[in-house]
Amino acid sequence: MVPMTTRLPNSVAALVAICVAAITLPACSTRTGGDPEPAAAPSGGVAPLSAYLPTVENQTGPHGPAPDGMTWIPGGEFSMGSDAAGESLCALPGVTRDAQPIHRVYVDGFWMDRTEVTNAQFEAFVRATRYVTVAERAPTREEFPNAPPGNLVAGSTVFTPTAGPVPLDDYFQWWRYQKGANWRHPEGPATDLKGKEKLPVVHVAYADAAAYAKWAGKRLPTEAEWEFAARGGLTGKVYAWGDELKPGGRWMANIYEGRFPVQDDGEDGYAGIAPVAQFPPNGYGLYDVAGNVWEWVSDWYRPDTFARLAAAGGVARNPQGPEASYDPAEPAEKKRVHRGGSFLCTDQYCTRYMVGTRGKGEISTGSNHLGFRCVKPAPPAG
Ligand SMILES: [Ca+2]
Ligand SMILES: [Ca+2]
Repeated sequence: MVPMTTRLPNSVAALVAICVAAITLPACSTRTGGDPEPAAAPSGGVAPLSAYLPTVENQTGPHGPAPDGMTWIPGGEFSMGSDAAGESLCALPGVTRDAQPIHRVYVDGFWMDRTEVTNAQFEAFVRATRYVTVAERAPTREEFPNAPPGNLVAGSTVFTPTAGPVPLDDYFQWWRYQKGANWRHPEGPATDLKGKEKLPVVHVAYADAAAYAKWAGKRLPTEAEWEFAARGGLTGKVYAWGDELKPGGRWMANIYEGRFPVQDDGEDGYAGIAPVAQFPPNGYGLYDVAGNVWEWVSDWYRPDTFARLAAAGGVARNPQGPEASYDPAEPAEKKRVHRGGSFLCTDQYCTRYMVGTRGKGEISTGSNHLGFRCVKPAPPAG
């Protein structure tokens, strides 16, 4: 297989760097070589949260009214990352190692979209600009000189349940490259957006998300902004709402119940993607920061980003991420960070709906469980 930076099926590389720690990890019972072992978790599966110091919010409020659909995130100082590194977390050892160590970060205040960007919002952008997304363009021979001709077709990556149980270290079992899949046709050419106006837009590459944000007078959040916001003012919680997955028996996010990837039981009310804002918001009024669709953030991905910041000491102020992407598992791929997990995340396979954990994805690769939301800097005081 020729290594290529691509959304094509023969190099699915990052197709699915998505709830899929599996692509950077060997079989569940083994470890990646050379790395220190994560601390053993107590029986509850989650390590003690002792590394977290209190979140200290800025006291200065916003200047001017909230932009439509946005909420004020005060910014301030917080402890970033996840130490939920238990073996029992998702049957994958060390799954949160790239979200360690916990380190201190400061971000300025900003406005943030309350919800993931919806199909209706993205349609308004496309109508105004005639923008064509990456998944709607056929890959060219120049871009992929070694690809078989049959693969040079426009499309995107779609999740397909399997007929029966499969090994969870082979994501080709449940992801397929679907010709004609794009934001207008989420499951392929036979599907459309009718009745899906309030669903988050999907099949957006990084450039598509950035183009929308620019048109809207916004930008994509940094990873630090995203996590500060998702934590909702709380300190060191496992989830955006606290330490229990289902407080009082109530589902708080659209994730995956049942037997992955065979059967999504939809116990949380939704088998598959859900309209935005169907679950309680977090402390800042943000919906679906856990689950539903993954969200692009602007930082390049490196597994050692947090380790580098921690080694630098002090408080990282408005960190923008590393200068370039590097994923040792797929060094040729240019990846940016994804956050929040999706409707495909399950405790059997991936628990990236935990608020401090990270995902990653090749920048030209969208899928039917990856979207985004935007932020807007606060206007100057006065
Ligand atoms: Ca669900
Ligand atoms: Ca989300």
